[in-house]
Formats: sequence, C-alpha cells, structure tokens
Amino acid sequence: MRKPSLFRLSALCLTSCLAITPVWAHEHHDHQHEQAGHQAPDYSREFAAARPAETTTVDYCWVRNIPTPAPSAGYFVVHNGGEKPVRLLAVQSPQYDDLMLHQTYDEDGMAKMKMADDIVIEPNSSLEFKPGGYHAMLEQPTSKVADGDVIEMTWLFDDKTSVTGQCEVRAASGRQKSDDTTHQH
Ligand SMILES: [Cu+2]
Repeated sequence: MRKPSLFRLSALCLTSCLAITPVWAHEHHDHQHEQAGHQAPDYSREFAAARPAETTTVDYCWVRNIPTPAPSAGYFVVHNGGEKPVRLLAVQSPQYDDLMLHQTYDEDGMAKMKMADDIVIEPNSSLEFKPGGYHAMLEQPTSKVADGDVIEMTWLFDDKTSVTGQCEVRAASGRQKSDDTTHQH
C-alpha cells in the first residue's frame, strides 16, 4: 500500500513541479530586474528643461557611503511649501551615473526594496527619506567618493521644477547621527 502511493506522489510532483518551475523562474527574474532598477524612466530632457523650484525645498541631504560595487544611499527631507501636491520624479548627480528612487519595505520580516514611482509630497508638509524607508540609490560613481566629500544633487518634480543642493558623504559604518542632521543649519 505504501509503495504505490509514494510513487504516485513523486510522479505527480514530476509533472506539476516541472510545470511550475518556469513560472517561478520568470517571477524571480522579474523581481531581480525590478530591484536592479533598469526600468527607471529617462528624465534627462525634463531635468534640462526644469526651472528652479520656488515653494519646494530639499534639506539635510547626506549620502551613506558604501564601497562599490554595492550601491550607496542618499537621504534628505523634501518640503512642499506650495498649495498643491508635488511628485518627486527623479534625482540626478554629477557624482553618480545611475540614480534611482527606492522604497524599503518589510515582507515577512525581511527588508526588501522596490522602485518608488509615485512619491507625493502634500501641500505644506515634508517627506523624509531615511534608512528603512524612501531613499535614493546611488550607483556607478563617476569618480571615487570619500567620506567627508560634499556632492551635488538635483531633484526633479512633476510641476516642471527642480532643486539643486549639496549632500554630505558619511562613512557607512558610522552612526547615522539622525539627530545631527536636523541641526545642520
Ligand atoms: Cu535601494
């Protein structure tokens, strides 16, 4: 009695597992693809055409410097002082060739990342990019980035404006000093 049922079970698995495998492989590939962020839209024309923002500001920017090939992360606070919601579309920096807007989220106790493609800052409010939440992913540095460096960054918004500011580069191993960032000015 035991043998035939075991055999049937493995035979069942042979057919169904084979059928499932390609689907799983495809999903897995898509997920990695999304994480790598190669689907980020190209906003270079919008960056070039944007005018300086008047009611949107970006402050307290810093970069968590992680040695390549691992990506570094950029954190900052976006403030919308206007009367309409604004969307952050993209970031750009002469220091990095590949910048993406990401969001860290929790799935079954594991920290994962995804592209953040609808980042809205409501009127008269701020949105903080911080470890464990929204962040800018910085890859392919154009030259070596050292702790203590100050790099330029530009933020593009959907009202055809942009903000250019400076970010302090900090060591990845150092404490995040989140309190300090609010007392920089
Ligand atoms: Cu990321």
